[in-house]
Amino acid sequence: MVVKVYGAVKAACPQRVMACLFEKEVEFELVHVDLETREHKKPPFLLRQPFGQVPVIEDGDFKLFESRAIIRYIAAKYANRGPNLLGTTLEETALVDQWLEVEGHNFNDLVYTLVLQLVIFPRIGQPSDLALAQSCEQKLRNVLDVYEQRLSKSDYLAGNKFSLADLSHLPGIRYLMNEAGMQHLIRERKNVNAWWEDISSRSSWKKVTKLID
Ligand SMILES: N[C@@H](CCC(=O)N[C@@H](CS)C(=O)NCC(=O)O)C(=O)O
Repeated sequence: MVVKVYGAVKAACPQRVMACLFEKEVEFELVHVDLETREHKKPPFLLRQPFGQVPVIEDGDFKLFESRAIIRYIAAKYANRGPNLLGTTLEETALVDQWLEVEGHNFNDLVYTLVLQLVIFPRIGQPSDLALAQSCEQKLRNVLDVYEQRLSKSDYLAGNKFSLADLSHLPGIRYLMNEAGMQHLIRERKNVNAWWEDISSRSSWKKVTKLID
């Protein structure tokens, strides 16, 4: 039975899940949830995800929401298929977790606010808070400076192997580069730029971007 992914192809969090499924070559069906008509806030969808957000997966009878929990589940369930995305030793796994947490807590909120203020609000005719966007951009520079340092010591965030920690950044950086006009944040950092070129050229991510474009 194929895994069902409830979400929208243009939304970052379902993209994270699809990238992981493609990495592991797990067959899935994307069940479109119409964010524009606020289908995700209506009772049938709230039964699947009580906070009214995408994605949710159904793997047989098992249901799971929260994109980072989902990618951990997929990477663990299919540990013996495709690349190891979780690390093998206790220490490797802990480092993958550490950088996944950094993505979720230090990186993602800033990107989310920037995209909201610079892309989504103008698109729906709502005023943007440019001071807030500027402050987020500065904070994001500081975060990316930490990444630049880290990536001067290893090819990937958690070490010398691609992992969920890297994969989890793909949707947010795509938004920054392609939609929020913030390519400079990546391009002006040599190691971050090389890392982005590497991780975004993986065939799993190319398959996701093909669905988006
Ligand atoms: N922490 C959640 C966040 C989910 C989330 O923010 N999803 C967005 C799309 S990327 C969404 O559903 N936005 C619509 C809303 O919050 O109303 C996860 O990673 O799954």
